[in-house]
Amino acid sequence: MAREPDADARGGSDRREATLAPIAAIATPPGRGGIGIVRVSGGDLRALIEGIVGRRLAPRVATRVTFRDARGDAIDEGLALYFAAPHSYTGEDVVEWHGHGGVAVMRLLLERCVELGARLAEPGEFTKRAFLSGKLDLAQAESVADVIEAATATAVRAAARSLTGEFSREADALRDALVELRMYTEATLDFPDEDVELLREGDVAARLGAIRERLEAMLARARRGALLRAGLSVVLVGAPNVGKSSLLNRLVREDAAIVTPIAGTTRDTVERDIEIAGIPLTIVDTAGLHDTGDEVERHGIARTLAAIERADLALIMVDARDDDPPARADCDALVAALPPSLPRIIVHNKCDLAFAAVHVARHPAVLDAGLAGHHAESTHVWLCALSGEGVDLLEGEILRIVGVEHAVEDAFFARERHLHALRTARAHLEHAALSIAPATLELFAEELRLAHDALASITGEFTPDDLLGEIFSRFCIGK
Ligand SMILES: Nc1nc2c(ncn2[C@@H]2O[C@H](COP(=O)(O)OP(=O)(O)OP(=O)(O)O)[C@@H](O)[C@H]2O)c(=O)[nH]1
Ligand SMILES: [Mg+2]
Repeated sequence: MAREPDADARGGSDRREATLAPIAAIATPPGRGGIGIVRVSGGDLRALIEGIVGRRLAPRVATRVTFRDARGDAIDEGLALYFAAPHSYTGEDVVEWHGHGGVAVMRLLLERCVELGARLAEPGEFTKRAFLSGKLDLAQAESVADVIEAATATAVRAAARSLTGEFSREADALRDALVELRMYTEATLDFPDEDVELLREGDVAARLGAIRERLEAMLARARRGALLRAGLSVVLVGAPNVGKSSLLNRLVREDAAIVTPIAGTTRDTVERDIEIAGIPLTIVDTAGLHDTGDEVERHGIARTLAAIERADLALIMVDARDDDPPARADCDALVAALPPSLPRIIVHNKCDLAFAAVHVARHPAVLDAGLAGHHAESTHVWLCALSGEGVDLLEGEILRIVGVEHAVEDAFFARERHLHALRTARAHLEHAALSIAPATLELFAEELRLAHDALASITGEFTPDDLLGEIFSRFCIGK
């Protein structure tokens, strides 16, 4: 029985066949600047160009022109850049009018384009057209918005890696390996007598294993990228007076929270955003947890619990002088109340008073019995929030725990959509691995097909129209 080749599902209704009406937008940010750009894209812009500058333009040559309104009066002087289809960003005719960057002059120029048949572009519409004409795949198109919105230098580099297609190439390579494996399998299904032989020859299990490993590595890079995008919430918890606010101030390098020798100083949560090695972190200082009759403090503690719910990582602070287990009853109760899956670091503060050296201990020590509870591996850091000594060790441990010790550099700036696709593919490959046997070959083939579909959705081969609308509507106008 002949099976549908994979290519059949490609290039479906998503891809554009007919020419679309010209669109126009101011591409530079609103406000005043030396230069402002109006960009127009459409099937054939020759009439529009002649209407504005009264002449034809050679492609890819910056030409000095006067922009004119319907009566022939000058609107502005500037440069025109014309890109003839298909050699342009969108794959259509594109013209850029580089005028002076004033709000009114830009608006006049835009209105003139509309008079000549263009309509105002929707958010992301230029990039959407670039995708529809095959100039960019979906992951690349998404990264256009990511480069623009990236908040840190590391994030820009990660987004640029997707823009240049590194992420898509990796997804494609994985997909190709899957296609090859599917071909083997489908052939086996077509010639059932040779089942066992082919399975052995094709070394199906080994191939599948290699694909799964590669997918795992890609997922790890994408997860690191997702961290760059979304950041992490780190909550500081502990008994009153152990030095939580002092540590917050050290980490954010300013006096964000009030520090006093009085227990119960912090009554509300205090949040600050910082960046460690390019990862955006929100540090949340909280009211010390203990039994209290004070109403204000009770409210504060309720907020502490809410902050714990939202956190990706907890820093549990104890006084290093209390390293003796019996003194930590308060803290043990706190640790027991944390969600078991919440990663944590136990910070032993006030090393100076405990005559302890700042250091890190990663493996469960005697201390862990109560503190770490049922959590598999716990990390302890000894430091001095007052002097700042050892805070760098803590920063290193935070990065290690979130999985970005040294490797943010290779991250892909992934979106939830990409992570979801990779995880879906992983689940199907896991099922496939469980069904490598002649009797379950049909099932095996089906799981491979589903994994293949999931991977293909990353670059947009099978992406439905409503999802496209959703993705591009988040762009700003003019992109
Ligand atoms: N010697 C020493 N004192 C410290 C250290 N860290 C904090 N302190 C002092 O401990 C006291 C309490 O510090 P805070 O940072 O306010 O403690 P907290 O945990 O925020 O306290 P609450 O807000 O009341 O829960 C202050 O007097 C700090 O100066 C340290 O490493 N060494
Ligand atoms: Mg405090």
